[in-house]
Formats: sequence, C-alpha cells, structure tokens
Amino acid sequence: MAKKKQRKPSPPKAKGSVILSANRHQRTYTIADYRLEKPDFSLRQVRVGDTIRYEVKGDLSAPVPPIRDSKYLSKQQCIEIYRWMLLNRKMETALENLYKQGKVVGGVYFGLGQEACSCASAFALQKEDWLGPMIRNQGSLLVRGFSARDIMMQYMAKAGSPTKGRDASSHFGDIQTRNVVAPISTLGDLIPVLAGVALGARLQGRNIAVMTYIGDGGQSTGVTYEGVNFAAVQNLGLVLFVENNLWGYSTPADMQFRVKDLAERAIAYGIPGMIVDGTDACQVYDAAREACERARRGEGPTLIEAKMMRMKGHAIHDAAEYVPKPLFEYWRKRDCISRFENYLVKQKKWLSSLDNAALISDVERVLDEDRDFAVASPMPTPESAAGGVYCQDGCHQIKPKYETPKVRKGTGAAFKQTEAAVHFK
Ligand SMILES: Cc1ncc(C[n+]2csc(CCOP(=O)(O)OP(=O)(O)O)c2C)c(N)n1
Ligand SMILES: [Mg+2]
Repeated sequence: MAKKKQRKPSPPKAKGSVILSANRHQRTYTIADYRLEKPDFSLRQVRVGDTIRYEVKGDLSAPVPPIRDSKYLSKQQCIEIYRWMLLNRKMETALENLYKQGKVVGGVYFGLGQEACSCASAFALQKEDWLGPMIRNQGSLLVRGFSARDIMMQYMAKAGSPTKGRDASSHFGDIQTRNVVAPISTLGDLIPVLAGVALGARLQGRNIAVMTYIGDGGQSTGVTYEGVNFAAVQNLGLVLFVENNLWGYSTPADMQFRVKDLAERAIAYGIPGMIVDGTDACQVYDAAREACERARRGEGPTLIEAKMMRMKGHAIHDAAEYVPKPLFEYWRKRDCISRFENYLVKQKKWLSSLDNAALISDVERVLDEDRDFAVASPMPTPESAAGGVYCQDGCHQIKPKYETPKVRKGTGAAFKQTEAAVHFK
C-alpha cells in the first residue's frame, strides 16, 4: 500500500482580527486600539447593610488626552461634525426642558457624552448606505437628515412627526429616502435586521455599509451573537459600534462581561475588531470610515468598541444615584464637545473664537425656531389613528380592524362619555 504523503500543516490564514504568529501551538490575534489614553480603573459592588453601592478602584487623576488627528477629515469636515455634535446636545437639553414642561408624551433618552460617537460614525456613511440607530443615537439621525424639528415633534407625538404621532419616543426611521431603520427596543435585534439589509443589497448586486449600535449591556443578548455571526459568515457589510458607556441601566460594565475589552468579541466572530475613544470624534470617524470602506469592498463586518461614559441616567426618570461621583468628574473632563472645541479653536486654530461663537449662536437659532414650530404644531386627530405610519398618503389603504366605539344615546355609557368630554375640555 502506498504510504500516504504527510502534508505539511499550512500556516494559519489571516482571518478577521488577523493571526500573527504561525506557531502551531499558539495563535496571536490583534485588536487595533486607536486610543491615546487607556483608562485604568474598575468598579466593584459594595454591600453596606441592606444597601448596595459601587466603588471605583484605580487611577482617576490621569491628564485629559489630546484629540488624535484624523487621517481623513478635512478642516471643514471637522467643523461640520462639531456642529452636529452641538446640535445633538442642545436639542437634548431642549427636550429635557420640554419634558419638564409636560409637553413630551413618553420618556426621553439622552446621549450626553456620546455625541462624538453618534455624529462622527454616521458622518462616515454614504447616501446608499443604511443606518440603524439606537435610542441614544439622536446625533446619527441628525447627520442622516432628520431635523431637530422632526425629533422634537416625535417626542411630543405631534401630527407632523415622522410617525404622525403614533409613537411617542424614538421608534421612527425612513426607509424611503434616508435609509434609516427605526430603532428596535429589544436589544440586539437591529443587528440581524441590518445584516438583512446588507444581504438584500447584495442580492441586488451592490455592496453597501450598514451601520448599527449596541450597548455594553445589550451586546450580551443571544441575538447579537446570531446577527453578527450571520453577517460574518455571509461577509455582509455590517459596521457594528459597541457603545461601551460603562453602564447598562444600573449595571456597571465590569459586572456585565468578563473580557477586558468588548472588541475582543470580534475574535470569536472571526472579524476585525478595534477600539476607539468614543469621546474623540476623529478616532470614531476614522474607524467608521475604514469599516465602511471594507463593507463596500465586500470584505464583511467590523466590530468597533467605542469607550465612553453615559453622563446621565438610563432615561429622564433615572437620576443615576448609583454612579460614583468621581466617575462623572473623570469623564466630564473628557467631554467630547469641549475637547473638540478646544482642538478646533486653540490647537488647530481652524475656527476663530468669533466664528465659534457665531456657529454656536446659529445652532441655537435653528433649535429655537424648530422648538417653537414643534410646540405650536397640532396633535393628530383621533380619526387619523387608523392611517399608516410609513406609507405616503394614498399609497396604501390600511383598513382598520377596529372602529371608534359608537355610543347609543341615553345609555349610561353616553352619559359617562359626555362627562369625560366636559372634564377634559
Ligand atoms: C432584550 C432586552 N432585554 C432588556 C431590555 C431592557 N433594557 C432596555 S435598555 C437596557 C439597558 C441597556 O444597556 P446598554 O446596552 O449598555 O445600553 P445603554 O443604555 O447604556 O446605551 C435594558 C436592560 C430590552 N430592551 N431588551
Ligand atoms: Mg451601556
């Protein structure tokens, strides 16, 4: 019998996060880390009697890192991103005030401290790409073409809002022109949906970038794994931002996962993973741009972990008392807007103090106009509840499966309704 020829083991192929070592007994993977500072502290739970609180352990005194120069952004583009970030923040402040005035119908979620991540990531998308934002990515929506007016009307459930008053928070998108999938509250579910959008484009003969986000908490869900794995296996152009803002509701990231950095998850998916400082717009943009380019070349998904801090509670009802105060102080010094402002005005001198002041007051003017318009605009009529959310008037006739209750005159029900009508007048 002919002796089987012993095959030499082939060197491992570069796949995903790239195997460096060809040593048969050990593999080495790389995770690109764009950060100029690597915060070194952890949070632990301390029980005192019946109460639980969190303590920070580590060095919180490090100096604030500079902004990393972008490999791609021009001076004009940097100023444009800065403007989106300002609009993002000021719009959320306006929403907070509207909520306190009782004008917002549902809750309000804030992306305070995360504006660089939302705005600079969406800035890397091209027209034919798709976006699937989560609740904190209102900046991404602004960059993608929604106005502050749209968003404020949405929160007040106004007739002229993107969902015509049918949803009173962030569940809106635009699948006609802006290529925006509405946020899905079930954490992780946007990932397979966006992967499906990329697959759809592929079937039409195009490779596009599809960008979405997941939090440090939400990335633990099973559907996150299923969605990213599907995109990886199918080589779909998913650009996944894992927004590690250190908290998922009141659970600190240190109690949510065991890996050092969430970007390491990329190794298990067999895709490239990278880490950026989520408070540095240039780092966020560069990583997003490179991931989008890979996607458009048909080279598959990228996982980008953006490290930052949720600077408010989970939503407006949450005062975030459980967050140790020194942590807020540490991240407040790293505020993405004031650092970018400093970079543009003082370091690069791309924006004079005068031009900066003019830019800020222009953003405020736009916001004031949009807020006044949104507040003055009407609520939807009750009859309109039977209409569609996405279809243009007349493009679909969606027949309601229910009807407005008809009350017979002279019955107790009619009496109660009249009373109610008088009461609410
Ligand atoms: C599958 C699923 N489980 C739980 C929730 C409830 N929930 C909504 S937001 C949230 C915390 C999310 O934390 P994280 O993913 O870190 O995002 P962040 O709020 O920090 O942006 C939870 C548990 C949900 N919406 N979906
Ligand atoms: Mg979080």
